[in-house]
Amino acid sequence: MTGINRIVILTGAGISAESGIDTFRSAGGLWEQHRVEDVATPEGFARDPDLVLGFYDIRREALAKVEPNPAHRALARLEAEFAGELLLVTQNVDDLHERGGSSRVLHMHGELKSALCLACDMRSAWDAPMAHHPPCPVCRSPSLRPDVVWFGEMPYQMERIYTALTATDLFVSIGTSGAVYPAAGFVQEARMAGAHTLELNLEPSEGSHFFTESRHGPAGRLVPEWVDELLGG
Ligand code: BJW
Repeated sequence: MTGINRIVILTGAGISAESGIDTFRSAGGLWEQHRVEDVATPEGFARDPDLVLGFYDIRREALAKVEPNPAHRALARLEAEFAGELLLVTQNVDDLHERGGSSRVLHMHGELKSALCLACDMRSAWDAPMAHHPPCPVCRSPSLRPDVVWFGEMPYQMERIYTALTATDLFVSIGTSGAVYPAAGFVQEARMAGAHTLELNLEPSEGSHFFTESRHGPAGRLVPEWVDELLGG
Protein backbone atom coordinates (compact mmCIF):
# COMPACT_ATOMS: atom_id res chain seq x y z
CA MET A 1 0.00 0.00 0.00
CA THR A 2 1.59 3.28 -1.05
CA GLY A 3 1.21 6.75 0.51
CA ILE A 4 0.66 5.39 4.02
CA ASN A 5 2.78 7.33 6.50
CA ARG A 6 0.58 7.27 9.58
CA ILE A 7 -1.44 4.36 10.92
CA VAL A 8 -3.79 4.10 13.90
CA ILE A 9 -4.75 0.57 14.95
CA LEU A 10 -7.57 -0.21 17.38
CA THR A 11 -7.76 -3.70 18.84
CA GLY A 12 -10.49 -5.39 20.86
CA ALA A 13 -11.18 -8.66 22.59
CA GLY A 14 -11.27 -10.60 19.29
CA ILE A 15 -7.51 -10.26 18.84
CA SER A 16 -6.94 -12.17 22.07
CA ALA A 17 -9.68 -14.79 21.48
CA GLU A 18 -7.33 -17.27 19.80
CA SER A 19 -5.01 -16.98 22.81
CA GLY A 20 -7.87 -18.34 24.92
CA ILE A 21 -9.24 -15.14 26.49
CA ASP A 22 -13.04 -14.83 26.51
CA THR A 23 -14.53 -11.98 24.50
CA PHE A 24 -17.41 -9.99 26.00
CA ARG A 25 -20.34 -10.27 23.62
CA SER A 26 -19.85 -13.63 21.88
CA ALA A 27 -22.06 -16.58 22.81
CA GLY A 28 -20.69 -17.82 26.14
CA GLY A 29 -18.64 -14.59 26.48
CA LEU A 30 -18.05 -12.62 29.69
CA TRP A 31 -21.36 -10.71 29.51
CA GLU A 32 -23.30 -13.98 29.38
CA GLN A 33 -21.47 -15.15 32.49
CA HIS A 34 -21.83 -11.89 34.47
CA ARG A 35 -24.17 -8.88 34.51
CA VAL A 36 -22.28 -5.94 33.08
CA GLU A 37 -23.95 -3.58 35.61
CA ASP A 38 -22.55 -5.71 38.45
CA VAL A 39 -18.92 -6.04 37.37
CA ALA A 40 -18.13 -3.19 34.96
CA THR A 41 -19.65 -0.04 36.45
CA PRO A 42 -18.56 2.19 39.38
CA GLU A 43 -22.05 1.62 40.87
CA GLY A 44 -21.55 -2.17 40.77
CA PHE A 45 -18.20 -1.75 42.52
CA ALA A 46 -19.73 0.48 45.21
CA ARG A 47 -22.52 -2.10 45.79
CA ASP A 48 -20.34 -5.20 45.97
CA PRO A 49 -16.59 -4.56 45.78
CA ASP A 50 -15.72 -8.16 46.64
CA LEU A 51 -17.66 -9.49 43.65
CA VAL A 52 -15.89 -7.07 41.30
CA LEU A 53 -12.42 -7.62 42.78
CA GLY A 54 -12.98 -11.38 42.52
CA PHE A 55 -14.07 -11.08 38.87
CA TYR A 56 -10.85 -9.25 37.99
CA ASP A 57 -8.70 -11.57 40.15
CA ILE A 58 -9.93 -14.54 38.13
CA ARG A 59 -9.21 -12.79 34.84
CA ARG A 60 -5.74 -11.68 36.02
CA GLU A 61 -4.97 -15.26 37.04
CA ALA A 62 -6.22 -16.60 33.67
CA LEU A 63 -3.97 -14.12 31.86
CA ALA A 64 -0.88 -15.76 33.33
CA LYS A 65 -1.82 -19.01 31.57
CA VAL A 66 -2.18 -17.73 28.01
CA GLU A 67 0.25 -16.64 25.32
CA PRO A 68 0.19 -14.03 22.55
CA ASN A 69 -0.94 -15.34 19.16
CA PRO A 70 0.25 -14.62 15.58
CA ALA A 71 -1.94 -11.49 15.41
CA HIS A 72 -0.20 -9.87 18.41
CA ARG A 73 3.19 -10.86 17.01
CA ALA A 74 2.38 -9.46 13.56
CA LEU A 75 1.55 -6.06 15.08
CA ALA A 76 4.87 -6.13 16.95
CA ARG A 77 6.60 -6.82 13.64
CA LEU A 78 4.74 -3.86 12.13
CA GLU A 79 5.94 -1.59 14.98
CA ALA A 80 9.52 -2.73 14.37
CA GLU A 81 9.52 -2.48 10.56
CA PHE A 82 7.06 0.26 9.55
CA ALA A 83 8.98 3.42 8.71
CA GLY A 84 6.09 5.81 9.42
CA GLU A 85 4.15 6.67 12.58
CA LEU A 86 2.12 3.95 14.25
CA LEU A 87 -0.26 4.27 17.17
CA LEU A 88 -1.54 1.00 18.62
CA VAL A 89 -4.61 1.58 20.78
CA THR A 90 -6.14 -1.37 22.56
CA GLN A 91 -9.41 -1.67 24.44
CA ASN A 92 -8.02 -4.83 25.99
CA VAL A 93 -6.85 -4.95 29.58
CA ASP A 94 -4.59 -7.95 28.91
CA ASP A 95 -0.85 -7.60 28.26
CA LEU A 96 -0.65 -9.83 25.19
CA HIS A 97 0.43 -7.01 22.85
CA GLU A 98 3.40 -6.29 25.12
CA ARG A 99 4.24 -9.97 25.51
CA GLY A 100 3.92 -10.35 21.74
CA GLY A 101 6.68 -7.74 21.33
CA SER A 102 4.88 -4.38 20.99
CA SER A 103 6.57 -1.76 23.12
CA ARG A 104 4.24 1.21 22.62
CA VAL A 105 0.66 0.27 23.45
CA LEU A 106 -2.04 2.69 24.56
CA HIS A 107 -4.51 0.87 26.85
CA MET A 108 -7.59 3.09 26.59
CA HIS A 109 -9.63 0.85 28.96
CA GLY A 110 -6.78 0.33 31.42
CA GLU A 111 -4.81 -2.74 32.39
CA LEU A 112 -5.45 -5.84 34.49
CA LYS A 113 -1.92 -5.66 35.83
CA SER A 114 -2.28 -2.19 37.25
CA ALA A 115 -3.98 -1.08 40.47
CA LEU A 116 -5.55 2.31 41.14
CA CYS A 117 -5.75 3.55 44.71
CA LEU A 118 -9.01 5.30 45.57
CA ALA A 119 -7.34 6.96 48.58
CA CYS A 120 -4.23 8.52 47.00
CA ASP A 121 -5.12 8.25 43.28
CA MET A 122 -1.77 6.60 42.49
CA ARG A 123 -1.30 3.71 40.07
CA SER A 124 0.91 0.72 40.90
CA ALA A 125 2.02 -2.27 38.85
CA TRP A 126 -0.05 -5.15 40.21
CA ASP A 127 0.12 -8.89 39.59
CA ALA A 128 -1.56 -10.32 42.70
CA PRO A 129 -5.15 -10.86 43.87
CA MET A 130 -7.06 -7.85 45.23
CA ALA A 131 -10.14 -9.45 46.79
CA HIS A 132 -8.53 -9.52 50.25
CA HIS A 133 -8.12 -5.70 50.15
CA PRO A 134 -4.32 -5.45 50.24
CA PRO A 135 -2.71 -2.10 51.12
CA CYS A 136 -1.78 0.40 48.43
CA PRO A 137 2.02 0.21 47.88
CA VAL A 138 2.16 4.03 47.99
CA CYS A 139 -0.12 5.14 50.88
CA ARG A 140 -0.86 1.80 52.61
CA SER A 141 -4.63 2.38 52.50
CA PRO A 142 -6.62 -0.81 51.67
CA SER A 143 -8.37 1.09 48.86
CA LEU A 144 -7.20 -0.53 45.63
CA ARG A 145 -9.39 -1.15 42.60
CA PRO A 146 -8.47 -2.58 39.21
CA ASP A 147 -7.07 0.18 36.99
CA VAL A 148 -9.67 -0.42 34.27
CA VAL A 149 -12.29 1.83 32.69
CA TRP A 150 -15.88 0.93 33.50
CA PHE A 151 -19.08 2.16 31.84
CA GLY A 152 -19.66 5.81 32.66
CA GLU A 153 -15.95 6.48 33.20
CA MET A 154 -13.65 8.38 30.85
CA PRO A 155 -11.33 6.16 28.78
CA TYR A 156 -7.64 7.01 29.01
CA GLN A 157 -5.65 9.33 26.73
CA MET A 158 -8.57 10.35 24.55
CA GLU A 159 -6.92 13.60 23.46
CA ARG A 160 -3.88 11.77 22.16
CA ILE A 161 -6.08 9.26 20.31
CA TYR A 162 -8.28 11.90 18.64
CA THR A 163 -5.20 13.89 17.61
CA ALA A 164 -3.78 10.79 15.91
CA LEU A 165 -7.13 9.91 14.30
CA THR A 166 -7.46 13.33 12.67
CA ALA A 167 -4.00 13.01 11.08
CA THR A 168 -3.94 9.35 10.10
CA ASP A 169 -3.78 7.90 6.58
CA LEU A 170 -5.04 4.49 7.64
CA PHE A 171 -7.25 3.35 10.50
CA VAL A 172 -7.45 -0.39 11.18
CA SER A 173 -9.91 -1.94 13.61
CA ILE A 174 -9.17 -5.49 14.71
CA GLY A 175 -11.43 -7.87 16.67
CA THR A 176 -13.92 -5.44 18.16
CA SER A 177 -17.71 -5.51 17.99
CA GLY A 178 -18.07 -1.73 17.62
CA ALA A 179 -20.64 -1.79 20.43
CA VAL A 180 -18.84 0.44 22.94
CA TYR A 181 -18.20 4.17 22.61
CA PRO A 182 -16.07 6.20 22.21
CA ALA A 183 -13.94 3.48 20.51
CA ALA A 184 -16.83 2.55 18.19
CA GLY A 185 -16.77 6.11 16.80
CA PHE A 186 -13.07 6.16 15.89
CA VAL A 187 -13.76 4.87 12.39
CA GLN A 188 -15.97 7.87 11.62
CA GLU A 189 -13.39 10.32 13.03
CA ALA A 190 -10.69 8.80 10.83
CA ARG A 191 -12.95 8.72 7.77
CA MET A 192 -13.91 12.37 8.21
CA ALA A 193 -10.18 13.15 8.25
CA GLY A 194 -9.82 11.35 4.88
CA ALA A 195 -8.24 8.11 6.07
CA HIS A 196 -8.67 4.69 4.48
CA THR A 197 -10.49 2.56 7.08
CA LEU A 198 -10.09 -1.21 7.31
CA GLU A 199 -11.91 -3.68 9.53
CA LEU A 200 -10.34 -7.07 10.33
CA ASN A 201 -12.90 -9.08 12.29
CA LEU A 202 -14.29 -12.58 12.54
CA GLU A 203 -17.63 -11.32 11.23
CA PRO A 204 -19.10 -7.95 10.23
CA SER A 205 -19.15 -5.76 13.37
CA GLU A 206 -22.00 -3.43 14.34
CA GLY A 207 -20.20 -0.59 12.57
CA SER A 208 -18.96 -2.58 9.59
CA HIS A 209 -20.74 -0.30 7.11
CA PHE A 210 -18.62 2.67 8.27
CA PHE A 211 -15.41 1.07 6.95
CA THR A 212 -14.12 1.55 3.42
CA GLU A 213 -12.84 -2.04 3.46
CA SER A 214 -13.71 -5.10 5.59
CA ARG A 215 -12.03 -8.49 5.75
CA HIS A 216 -13.61 -11.27 7.77
CA GLY A 217 -11.91 -14.23 9.42
CA PRO A 218 -9.79 -15.05 12.48
CA ALA A 219 -7.33 -12.34 13.53
CA GLY A 220 -4.56 -14.96 13.80
CA ARG A 221 -4.70 -15.33 10.03
CA LEU A 222 -5.97 -11.92 8.82
CA VAL A 223 -3.54 -9.73 10.77
CA PRO A 224 -0.28 -11.46 9.69
CA GLU A 225 -1.57 -11.47 6.07
CA TRP A 226 -2.35 -7.74 6.22
CA VAL A 227 1.01 -6.88 7.84
CA ASP A 228 2.87 -8.91 5.18
CA GLU A 229 0.94 -7.05 2.50
CA LEU A 230 1.65 -3.63 4.05
CA LEU A 231 5.36 -4.29 4.59
CA GLY A 232 5.67 -5.84 1.15
CA GLY A 233 6.10 -9.55 1.99
C1 BJW B 1 -12.75 -12.10 16.50
C2 BJW B 1 -12.26 -13.33 16.88
C3 BJW B 1 -11.12 -13.74 16.24
C4 BJW B 1 -13.98 -13.02 18.05
N1 BJW B 1 -10.57 -12.97 15.31
N2 BJW B 1 -12.19 -11.35 15.58
C5 BJW B 1 -25.64 5.40 24.21
C6 BJW B 1 -25.06 5.69 22.97
C7 BJW B 1 -23.67 5.85 22.84
C8 BJW B 1 -22.85 5.73 23.94
C9 BJW B 1 -23.42 5.44 25.15
C10 BJW B 1 -24.79 5.26 25.29
N3 BJW B 1 -25.05 4.98 26.59
C11 BJW B 1 -23.88 4.93 27.26
C12 BJW B 1 -22.88 5.21 26.41
C13 BJW B 1 -21.42 5.26 26.70
C14 BJW B 1 -20.86 3.89 27.00
C15 BJW B 1 -21.22 2.93 25.87
O1 BJW B 1 -20.58 2.86 24.85
N4 BJW B 1 -22.25 2.13 26.06
C16 BJW B 1 -22.68 1.22 24.98
C17 BJW B 1 -22.99 -0.14 25.59
C18 BJW B 1 -23.82 1.84 24.24
N5 BJW B 1 -19.40 4.06 27.06
C19 BJW B 1 -18.80 4.45 28.17
O2 BJW B 1 -19.39 4.59 29.23
C20 BJW B 1 -17.32 4.75 28.05
N6 BJW B 1 -17.04 6.03 28.58
C21 BJW B 1 -17.54 7.16 28.01
O3 BJW B 1 -18.26 7.12 27.03
O4 BJW B 1 -17.12 8.31 28.61
C22 BJW B 1 -17.60 9.56 28.06
C23 BJW B 1 -16.85 10.01 26.84
C24 BJW B 1 -17.49 10.67 25.82
C25 BJW B 1 -16.79 11.11 24.70
C26 BJW B 1 -15.44 10.87 24.59
C27 BJW B 1 -14.81 10.22 25.61
C28 BJW B 1 -15.52 9.78 26.72
C29 BJW B 1 -16.51 3.72 28.83
C30 BJW B 1 -16.57 2.38 28.22
C31 BJW B 1 -15.81 1.39 29.09
C32 BJW B 1 -15.89 -0.03 28.55
N7 BJW B 1 -15.33 -0.92 29.51
C33 BJW B 1 -15.20 -2.33 29.18
C34 BJW B 1 -14.64 -3.06 30.42
C35 BJW B 1 -13.15 -2.75 30.58
C36 BJW B 1 -12.53 -3.54 31.68
C37 BJW B 1 -12.64 -5.04 31.44
O5 BJW B 1 -12.03 -5.58 30.51
O6 BJW B 1 -13.37 -5.67 32.22
O7 BJW B 1 -14.32 -2.49 28.06
S1 BJW B 1 -16.73 -3.07 28.61
C38 BJW B 1 -15.97 -4.11 27.42
O8 BJW B 1 -16.37 -3.71 26.08
C39 BJW B 1 -14.46 -3.81 27.51
C40 BJW B 1 -14.06 -3.83 26.06
O9 BJW B 1 -12.84 -3.14 25.90
C41 BJW B 1 -15.24 -3.18 25.38
C42 BJW B 1 -15.34 -3.48 23.91
O10 BJW B 1 -15.52 -4.84 23.68
P1 BJW B 1 -14.81 -5.53 22.43
O11 BJW B 1 -13.35 -5.52 22.60
O12 BJW B 1 -15.35 -4.94 21.19
O13 BJW B 1 -15.29 -7.06 22.62
P2 BJW B 1 -16.62 -7.76 22.08
O14 BJW B 1 -16.76 -9.04 22.81
O15 BJW B 1 -17.77 -6.85 22.11
O16 BJW B 1 -16.32 -8.04 20.55
C43 BJW B 1 -15.32 -8.94 20.12
C44 BJW B 1 -15.31 -8.96 18.59
O17 BJW B 1 -14.25 -9.81 18.19
C45 BJW B 1 -16.61 -9.51 17.97
O18 BJW B 1 -17.00 -8.68 16.89
C46 BJW B 1 -16.19 -10.88 17.44
O19 BJW B 1 -16.84 -11.25 16.24
C47 BJW B 1 -14.72 -10.68 17.18
N8 BJW B 1 -13.93 -11.88 17.28
N9 BJW B 1 -13.12 -13.86 17.86
C48 BJW B 1 -11.16 -11.78 15.01
N10 BJW B 1 -10.58 -14.96 16.50
